[in-house]
Amino acid sequence: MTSSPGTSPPATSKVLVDTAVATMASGVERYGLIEDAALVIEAGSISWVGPRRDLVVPPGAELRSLEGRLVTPGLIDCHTHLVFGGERSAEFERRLDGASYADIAAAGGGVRSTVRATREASEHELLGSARLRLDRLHHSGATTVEIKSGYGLDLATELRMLEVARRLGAESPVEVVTTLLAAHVVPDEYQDDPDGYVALIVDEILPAVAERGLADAVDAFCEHLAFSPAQVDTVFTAAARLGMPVKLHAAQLSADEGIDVAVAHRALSVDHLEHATETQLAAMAGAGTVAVLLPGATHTLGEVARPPVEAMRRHGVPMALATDCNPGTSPVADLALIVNLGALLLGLTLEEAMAGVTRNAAAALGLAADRGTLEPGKRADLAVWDVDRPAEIGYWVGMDLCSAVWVTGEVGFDRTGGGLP
Ligand code: DI6
Ligand code: FE
Repeated sequence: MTSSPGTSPPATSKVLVDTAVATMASGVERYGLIEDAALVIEAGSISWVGPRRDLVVPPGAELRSLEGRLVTPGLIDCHTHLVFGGERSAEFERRLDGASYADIAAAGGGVRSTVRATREASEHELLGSARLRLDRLHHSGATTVEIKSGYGLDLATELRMLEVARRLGAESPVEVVTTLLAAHVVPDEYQDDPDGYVALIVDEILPAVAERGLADAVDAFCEHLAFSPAQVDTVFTAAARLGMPVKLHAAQLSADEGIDVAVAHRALSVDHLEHATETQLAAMAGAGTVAVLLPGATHTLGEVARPPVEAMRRHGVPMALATDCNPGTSPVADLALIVNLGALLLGLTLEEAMAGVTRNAAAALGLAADRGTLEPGKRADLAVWDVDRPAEIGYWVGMDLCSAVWVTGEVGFDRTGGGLP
């Protein structure tokens, strides 16, 4: 575009037509579906979305036909551990032979074996392997991805993991949100002194991470094979002093008071929740804490316990879904597959599952104000699908039906063959 000297060119709007739009707006039925829709993007945000017949084309706008494809909000993966060294397929084989996840963890395997591999990996190696997984997620429709640390468990390696996550965010079209998970498990060198490790987190790791601005939130794993509710409370209290929001892995393998601690700290989310009680769910609803459900872990571990989805509905706890992408319990980097597993394994409706990877995932990251639905004022984070109906996203398996993605109005990738504006 040309402009006369001294004036800046008017920002060009992009108008998408010949499309169905699933806005996923709250309180709207059937995915907020608008069958013959138009969507206007200006300066990286959605300025208008509605039925095409009501569209007023802004002057100078660039019109683009989506040839009948469906547009949804860009998907949001609100819980991943996708930066790590090595892989654990040998452990997977042992579990297929009958060993349990807890047996393997007790024998020094599990998370601690990935910690050893991650400490040995260079920044370059960590970046290279994580890039493949982030790229895969992006091609399954993701525009925002949370990445946790937690395979370093010492100051240097926790910092390295978070630096790698920040670098991935800087180089990828995907927006990366980072979480410090130093309280993942007790590392080998502190096996006899778990409280000493909690002190290291509080006195050294957390302040160093906060000072460098490397984490957007703080997480912990509350479980008999990880940290107690009292230890989680200590970590969360330190996070609060630094002004950092918290979230928690809890009630995955057994019930305890972890959820109560999370609610007392007004956690953004509690994740897993297979063994959550009615009282705890009521408290989560009261605190506005999102339930993040991780069906990839249910699937990979062959767990029989299911999160109490019916009780969550009754109490009005918003449900998000995420990949939990990690080498031990969920080697998954595909959000469309998670929609499928959320429906088939956990009993969500496909509409709930889609809300789980859009609107409610945004809430789980504290980002609901600017993303997660397609509404005026929100970021133009969009996923374009080669389907006619939103239900197809969770229906087809492994079909790779996401054909384009925009992040803040810019093309992340485009394989529609049309050259998106
Ligand atoms: N919960 C999980 O699902 C992962 N970590 C956690 O706290 C599992 C991580 C692993 O096995 O490597
Ligand atoms: Fe996890």
